[in-house]
Amino acid sequence: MDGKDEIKTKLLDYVIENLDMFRDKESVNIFEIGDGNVNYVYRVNNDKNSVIVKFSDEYIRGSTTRKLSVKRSKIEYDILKLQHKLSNGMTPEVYLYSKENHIIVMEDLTGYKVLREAIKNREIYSNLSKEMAKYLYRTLFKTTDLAMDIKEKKELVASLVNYDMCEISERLVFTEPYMNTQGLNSFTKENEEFVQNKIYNNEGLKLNVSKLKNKFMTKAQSMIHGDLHAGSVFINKETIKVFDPEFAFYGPMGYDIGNVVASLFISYIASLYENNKVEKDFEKYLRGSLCETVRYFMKEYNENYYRDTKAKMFKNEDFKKYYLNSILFDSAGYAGTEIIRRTIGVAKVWDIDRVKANKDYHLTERKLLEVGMELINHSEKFVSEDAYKELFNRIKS
Ligand code: SR1
Ligand code: MG
Repeated sequence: MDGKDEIKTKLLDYVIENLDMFRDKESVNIFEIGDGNVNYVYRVNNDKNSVIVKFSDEYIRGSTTRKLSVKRSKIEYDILKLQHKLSNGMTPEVYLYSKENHIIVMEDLTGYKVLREAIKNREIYSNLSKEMAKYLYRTLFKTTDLAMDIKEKKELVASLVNYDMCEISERLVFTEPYMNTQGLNSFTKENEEFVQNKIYNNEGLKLNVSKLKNKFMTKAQSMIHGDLHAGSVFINKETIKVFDPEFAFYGPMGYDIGNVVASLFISYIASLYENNKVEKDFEKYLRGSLCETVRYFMKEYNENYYRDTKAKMFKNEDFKKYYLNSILFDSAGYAGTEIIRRTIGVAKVWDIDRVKANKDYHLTERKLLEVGMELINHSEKFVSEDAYKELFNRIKS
């Protein structure tokens, strides 16, 4: 679709026609709230009601040539509904979906804040790790072969093939940061030699990333969100709501956990280096939230494994340990690939954009890359929160 005005008119007409709460056209407002790279997100409201409307165009946002399958909209709708049920309301409630127009209308989360905004404002939410761990366990473990009927699981895997969006992640997360075939990577002059030697020409690192990429492409373990950074989470003092699952598909659950870990590591390192490596309350909170997310996820897993595992063959203590360790290895590896791609790849994040004009930014950039590499190359160490604590101690020293 060409212009934003055209999109707005179409969305407004759709909402007014289909939702009783907006019958009186004159009093309805629409304004854009999304800043994502792919779709268009608006808030539609009147003096009594408010909803969020998401539109997925046939073209990637801002482009008139780069096509993107609109199947992503159907997948997003299906996943939001399923996750809402599985997580007991930790995603927005969906009110309407138009298959013809690729529009999803959902609950407006008044009173919630996007986690990225909360981090920007240095606001502390002590419930973050516990709620995040619940969301991760409920949506990820409960969609595995261990917890689902095998026929239903395989049908779900098939229905969630999200080719176009997976292609973006496979390229931007696992290939471009290491090969730079599109020439879109960017980093400071001070780190040019480092990136050349330690990333582009580091065959050991690239082998480990190839293994992670292959696993991302083939391990249909759980229904994953696929882009779980701080911009995909709403939070208030009680709970979180996770949204924007347009990159979702059946993949390794460590990818989602690793994205949460990476998002917190990036915010922590950016903030710590801005304070000349002096850890204040806010950095302590970020560090604590990361370690506790791992701890609480393990707790959820250990407490609920036998209740949620259906197949007798898997109701076995040694298998339970093996399966958890493999989730934790994957999580560390994917945290590493996410940190590296957000640092030097084409799709950076706000925390990095915010500090990259600082005089000593190259030190932050270097630390992010080192931490990313450590997580990838030594992922087998990260089987408890203690390994993360030890890494934090090294970052601070
Ligand atoms: C073209 S999309 C670039 C990135 O933005 C999204 O949030 C995903 O992380 C994707 O990799
Ligand atoms: Mg998004």
